Amino acid sequence: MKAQEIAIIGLGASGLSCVNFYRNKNMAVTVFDTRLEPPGKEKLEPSTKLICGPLNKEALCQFDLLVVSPGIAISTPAIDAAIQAGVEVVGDIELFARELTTAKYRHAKLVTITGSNGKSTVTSLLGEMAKCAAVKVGVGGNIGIPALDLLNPDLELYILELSSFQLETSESLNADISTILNVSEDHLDRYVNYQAYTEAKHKIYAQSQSILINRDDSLTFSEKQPQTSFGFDSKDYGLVEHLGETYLSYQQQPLLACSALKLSGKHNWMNALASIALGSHIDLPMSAMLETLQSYTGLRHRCEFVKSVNGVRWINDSKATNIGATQAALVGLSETISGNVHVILGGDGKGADFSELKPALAEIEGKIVCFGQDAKQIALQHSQSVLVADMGEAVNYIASHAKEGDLAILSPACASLDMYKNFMARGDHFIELVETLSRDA
Ligand code: UMA
Ligand code: ADP
Repeated sequence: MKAQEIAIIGLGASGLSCVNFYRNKNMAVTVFDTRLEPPGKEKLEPSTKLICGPLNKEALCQFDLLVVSPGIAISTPAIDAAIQAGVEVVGDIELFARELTTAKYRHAKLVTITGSNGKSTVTSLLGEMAKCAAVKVGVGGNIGIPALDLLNPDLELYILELSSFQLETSESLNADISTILNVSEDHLDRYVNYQAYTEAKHKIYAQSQSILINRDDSLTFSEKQPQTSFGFDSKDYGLVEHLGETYLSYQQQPLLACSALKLSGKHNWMNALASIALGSHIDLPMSAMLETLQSYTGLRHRCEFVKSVNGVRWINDSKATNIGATQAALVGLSETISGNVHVILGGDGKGADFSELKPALAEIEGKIVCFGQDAKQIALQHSQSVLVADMGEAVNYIASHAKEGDLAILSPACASLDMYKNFMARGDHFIELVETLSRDA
């Protein structure tokens, strides 16, 4: 029988994990990348064939299987032509899913997490809860470590953050439980419309035995059973008033005072509830989950406290790469301060309709400072917005206007790629500039 001809489309972190996956099985692959110097090239064995430059339809149609990176749309004409010609197209998550059904890995539990915002927080928080309960856990997917790199027969649990791009090319996951945390506009540069993006997210439920929905977001709803839910009211995983305080609760029984959480902002109460709901489903002890919630301070670049300078609290929320994230941060944090909120916005809006940001900006009494590719469009949403050239000007502008008791936040509602390598580089630059301010203070 002729060996299957396999092409990996897109190198990067996930492409490289696919190359290594097949190398461990002694199977040859050909790698394609549209970039002339793709990241990870130096890690390829010299014997691996790498073809750089525009994807060629005739070339791709020669293969039996294309493993496409999440960074490349399967609607790309050459890939679409291959699909029409009957070539099978999958992603790295599908390879992971199929591998998990083999005897070596079948014993492990799987939790899958998607949503427009909060994915990385819930994924890492649940991972910490599992570690606290001494469960051997692998945490990865869109959060950073490619899923295939996690595979290890010793692991008892996998927790995967999945993007809509990864869900598009996977069919065979069989998670114990999955969730869509919320849905708000994102990635409209990759989808024909919002509905197509939402549908991609919903593919997670079809590949799961049980599901967790968000009672406050109808776009996460599904007919699928069994299901449980989280939300701001007191049903299932929710909130109750107890001893004069708001508590996280399950079926109206108080579990933990929200004030005991190290994470700030009301959106993080929902992230905490979602994590408890997922963890309970896979039998993590409640004591370990509540202990973790009292020590977990969150991931970098997500509403991360940087420093107080002259009584102004500076917050780095560079990971707010869509409108929904920025809205949640502005609403969630403004209630925690006495003064005004000043915000830095802008970057690559990925095709978003920024008028959605209007109500949240209308609430702000501080400065709204915009820079980057889509700054002008964002500035149109508030009459008092200011346009600046770069992050340095933005930080200086706010520093010269903010007063004691105010909060200054970088929460851009945009991707960073127009001016930075990634959201981490953007957040680090912001922090660096804020640190300089404090030296002057
Ligand atoms: N690219 C090309 N040509 C190619 C291949 C990629 O130009 O031939 C570009 C794409 O436009 C893309 C960039 O390169 O913007 C990176 O794509 P990639 O496929 O090389 O990415 P990886 O390094 O494999 O990283 C991917 C995820 N990236 C994307 O989905 C864009 C990472 O999520 C993920 O952590 C990693 O796999 C491991 O699973 C990042 C991300 O930004 C953090 N995700 C998006 C998000 O969270 O909003 C979905
Ligand atoms: P994701 O992995 O989905 O991008 P993160 O956990 O990294 O999510 O958080 C990204 C940003 O989204 C945060 O900086 C915060 O502004 C916002 N955010 C976090 N959790 C939520 C939530 N549950 N609902 C709305 N926005 C959120």
